[in-house]
Amino acid sequence: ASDGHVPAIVVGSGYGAAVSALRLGEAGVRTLVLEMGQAWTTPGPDGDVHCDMVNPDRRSMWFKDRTEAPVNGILFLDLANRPIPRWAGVLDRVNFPGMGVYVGRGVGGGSLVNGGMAVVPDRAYFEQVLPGVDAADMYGRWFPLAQRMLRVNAIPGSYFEGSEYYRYARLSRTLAGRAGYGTRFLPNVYSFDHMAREERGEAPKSALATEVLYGNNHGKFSLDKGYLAQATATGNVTIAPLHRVTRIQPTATGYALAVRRITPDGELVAEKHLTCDHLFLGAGSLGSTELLLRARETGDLPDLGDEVGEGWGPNGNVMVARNNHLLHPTGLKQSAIPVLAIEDPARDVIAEIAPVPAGVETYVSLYLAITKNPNRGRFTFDHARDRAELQWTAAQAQPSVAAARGLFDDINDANGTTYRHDVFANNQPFTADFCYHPLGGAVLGRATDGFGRVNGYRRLYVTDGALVPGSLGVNPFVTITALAERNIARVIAEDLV
Ligand code: FAE
Repeated sequence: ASDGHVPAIVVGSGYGAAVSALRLGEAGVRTLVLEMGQAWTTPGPDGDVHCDMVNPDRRSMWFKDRTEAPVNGILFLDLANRPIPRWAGVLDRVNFPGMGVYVGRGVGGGSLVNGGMAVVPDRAYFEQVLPGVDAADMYGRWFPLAQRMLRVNAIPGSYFEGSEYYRYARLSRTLAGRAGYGTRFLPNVYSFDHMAREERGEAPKSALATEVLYGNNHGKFSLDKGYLAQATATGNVTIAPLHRVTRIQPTATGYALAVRRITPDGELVAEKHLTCDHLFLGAGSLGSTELLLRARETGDLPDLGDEVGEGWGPNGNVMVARNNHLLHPTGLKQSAIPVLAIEDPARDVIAEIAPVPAGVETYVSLYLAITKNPNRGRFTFDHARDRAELQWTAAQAQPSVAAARGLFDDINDANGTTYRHDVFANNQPFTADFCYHPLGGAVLGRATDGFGRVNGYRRLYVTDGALVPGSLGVNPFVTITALAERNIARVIAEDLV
């Protein structure tokens, strides 16, 4: 028996899901969005919806006993992490044997927790990564649309050069320059006008008050404020938070979903069975791949092909920590929103200059390097644990670490500086055992057709980062958004008439 039927269901509410929901709603299709995380709209006792990075509380992480921030500590003191009550917090770290994957949980998905860097990939590399996609169409139409919809803006040069809060980035630029490396500015969906007003004391502080990672209370144009707000405004889209899809089965005309509804404390309040005609998976690289893999491996959707679960990568993510001379403090005040990256075209590395907003002088420079590593992981299904297992090993990350090391050895040599061994777990100055950019698992043109229609089934679509085969060379969400716009336009025109 079904608890309800809707023409379209969208699973998840990140970039691919939000785009799909808006365009379906605009096309007059009644659509239900099922999101396992919370709707982040209600302030806590301190008046804020989200907590900051320095004082994390139960709002920070998804059902953990202790926070799992990427930076472990400074001087081996565990400054960053602390015990927290288990709750439906906004950031999850899904731990596999060889890789911890950070993902956002809530209405808005990764847009709630991410750094907002909104970067269009290098066209030649995009053509290599997704050769089946018409690049002229993407760069002429869909990327510009995504940038407009996401309200991408650039930091004014005068603000960057003058703000105390970007001293840490200017220092890294100077040191990179001495080694012969240039930098580029990265656009963002955080409003730099808001940030400048924060600094002048005219707006409440968010980026300038160590907010990112566990959410921003102000300034960031996340999906809940953009695509998803517009989607519900069509009158055709409903968003159901704290609803997790666990199973997909075919029906005569579409799909039946098993859904578990929980409270923020994790108590199960309802198990629902919903049906739809068209099913759009936007649960992210991990989430969408897991739903498909479970359906194939349990026999619910036996005609799913071998490509489901393949083509996964962490976008070559490596985090690096360097130490600076005592003459070169990075500053007590650090904007949580990164805006500058060091470029190493010879090694195919861009290294984003990341803040360490610890509230104390650390002399640490932190970087998130994005490298082009050809190695790919894959997901298998663990029946006993009823979950997808990521097969990825430290050895597969070695090309990424080697490329990042080459760049930062040069920077250290040119400046007489060293690495920091006290920042990440295991005393390593480089860490490639976690990522922010999980990509792949249901790759476009392999597990799906050229527009995200899943091979072997009708009216079943993948809309999100699972479509991108493991590597993009830059931060992924603008690409995920643009691809979703391209795909849903085709699907609405051809499949929903
Ligand atoms: P995603 O945004 O992950 O959304 C998936 C949603 O589905 C989530 O809300 C899940 O809770 C939900 N979900 C999963 N499983 C289920 C289920 N079974 N039932 C119901 N709901 C489910 O997917 N990218 C950039 O481009 N620039 C950045 O500056 C940047 N910084 C980042 C910083 C951090 C800390 C993190 C974690 C990521 C960052 N990223 C950044 C990556 C970016 O946020 C990510 O690529 C996108 O969010 C992926 O979008 P998807 O639509 O694939």
